[in-house]
Amino acid sequence: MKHQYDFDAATAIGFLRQYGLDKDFKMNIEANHALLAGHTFEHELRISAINGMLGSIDANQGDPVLGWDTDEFPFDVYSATMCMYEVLKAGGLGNGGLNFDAKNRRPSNTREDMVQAFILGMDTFALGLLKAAAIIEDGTLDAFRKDRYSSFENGIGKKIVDGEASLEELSAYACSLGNCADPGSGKQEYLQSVINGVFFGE
Ligand SMILES: [Mn+2]
Repeated sequence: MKHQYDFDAATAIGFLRQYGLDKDFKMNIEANHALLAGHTFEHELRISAINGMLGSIDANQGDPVLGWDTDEFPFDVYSATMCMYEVLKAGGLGNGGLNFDAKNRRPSNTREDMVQAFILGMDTFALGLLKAAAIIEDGTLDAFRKDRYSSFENGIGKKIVDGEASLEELSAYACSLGNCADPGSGKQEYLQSVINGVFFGE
């Protein structure tokens, strides 16, 4: 349910590292557990991937308001796309895979319903994979992100990344910019429209 002992991926990774278990175990990220933890599916995938701990995925979805793990068969193509985008960016799942930790809804009580549920789930993630690949092939997002964070590749930005900058140095740098610091636009709505364009055409 919503109040989980292993709250989120970051907490679980910390637990594994604390007890020297991170060489033997990786994360199995579940879409609905991410939601219950107050995160997005893709957030938990990314946290796991950048820590070298992405093992496998429970491919389901939950009810966004219920606060309970309903383990529904996934039909949210947008969410599946964001998931498969993270998987592609992580270079795949290695020895892991996608598992269906999902059940039919109670009114769907026939064998045909069960077959159709698996077809739905597999088709959702297959379409998500195609759309994720299309987003990467479109290139707009990656190009924007590379440019957006280019200041971390040299100067004081690189010193931050290399762990060589102090808070005093950063304070002095910020003050030296006065009121002229221009962070540039994050273009969030534009980028979201780019993703919609990949899904539904320009
Ligand atoms: Mn579950």
